Amino acid sequence: MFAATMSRSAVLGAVVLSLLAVPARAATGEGTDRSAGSPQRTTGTGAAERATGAGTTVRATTARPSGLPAPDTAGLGTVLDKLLTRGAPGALARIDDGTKTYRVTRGVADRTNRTAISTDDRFRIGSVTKSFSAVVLLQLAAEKKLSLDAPVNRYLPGLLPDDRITVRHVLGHRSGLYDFSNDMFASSVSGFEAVRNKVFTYRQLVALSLKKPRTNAPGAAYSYSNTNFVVAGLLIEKLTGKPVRTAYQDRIIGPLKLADTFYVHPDTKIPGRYARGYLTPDTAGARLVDATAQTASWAQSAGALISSAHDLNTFYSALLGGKLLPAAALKEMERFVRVNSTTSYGLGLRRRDLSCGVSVYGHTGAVQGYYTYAFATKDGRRALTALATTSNNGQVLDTLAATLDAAFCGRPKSVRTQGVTHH
Ligand code: REX
Repeated sequence: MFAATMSRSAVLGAVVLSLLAVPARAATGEGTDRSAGSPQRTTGTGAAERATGAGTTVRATTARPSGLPAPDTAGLGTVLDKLLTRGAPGALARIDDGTKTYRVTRGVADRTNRTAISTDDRFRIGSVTKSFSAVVLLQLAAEKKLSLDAPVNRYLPGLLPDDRITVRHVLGHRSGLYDFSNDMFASSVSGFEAVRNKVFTYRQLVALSLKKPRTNAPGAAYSYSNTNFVVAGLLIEKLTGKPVRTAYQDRIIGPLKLADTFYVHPDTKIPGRYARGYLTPDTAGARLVDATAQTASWAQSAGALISSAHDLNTFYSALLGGKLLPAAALKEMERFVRVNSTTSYGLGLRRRDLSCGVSVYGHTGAVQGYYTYAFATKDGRRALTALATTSNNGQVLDTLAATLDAAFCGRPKSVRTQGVTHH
């Protein structure tokens, strides 16, 4: 569909044309599928559904369904209930599949005024940002402005202490560059408060990493590190001559009309309607810390984007559907290296292999106050975004993973044949 040599404007032109097949959002209307299971429900002290929180999605008629069994929305509701039991003040899940949208919510967007959480709320997406950064660099590679197998130091002379570290190593977490955030958040609350309002340059963050030995030789092993995507941000700025914000806007947010997606760094506020995020302290029983307002400067191109479930589903549907990258570039992004029995990593893209045999593609995210799962099928036709509004809580993170099975595997057979829900 695309020639590898096409220009940036040609890529964008193709993207705009292909948007005809991308889900559209309208202010009012129908299209929310409630028939397949649990309706949107909220908990909390009498919090009512916000007026615009339900029934607001209209889908483009061209979107084709995935052909997977219907999502287990009742099971999804059970998973979100567990997230609340395990400490998340709020949780949401939104699935888009062809013309159908499924929404499930539990809990509150704000613990103070007990406003119900909505699938329309914006939130901090953490490392899901890494997929956006990788897409920008893969577009630049497709435009022949960057070679994936070139040393990072070719574009940023002297930045890294080893000329063997390539752009591909960085985007696949195989550079061996130490993750500076390990030390920063060794103590979760004091570590966070020390950087909540801080503004770092990319080079300061790289310098923090380089104080520590590297974890492996270039290319020798997968070792997750935010430093890699800080380097990605530096590359984007160097190659485009503009801030990363402009690259996200011009190449992804604008063409896909992602109205809920923002890169506001170093501003600390989430624009418009949002769910507040609450950091879980290391000490059991201590009060949750409202982490909503922060620069996220330690994360930047590794994790500082704000978005919504609608926009993340649109993003991964478009990416996997071949609408953001030429086919050859998407193929590079999807060259996966196994991380463990269920997870592999490509270039800024994770693959999760589910128990039912379906594999899904996307990213997870963790910034203070927010855990995100955003994944879609290989063809992009079904996408799930799930959020829990707390972090530093392993039980919540593990539970959030169960949204994938509910979203992509359908109802478990034993449940379907007996016609009752057991879990
Ligand atoms: C930062 C610490 C975790 C969070 C991190 N976040 O590396 C990046 C990300 C941006 O989203 N990564 C996830 C803090 C894992 C991903 O790629 O899926 N942790 C918290 C602590 C630990 O404070 N003591 O949980 O809020």
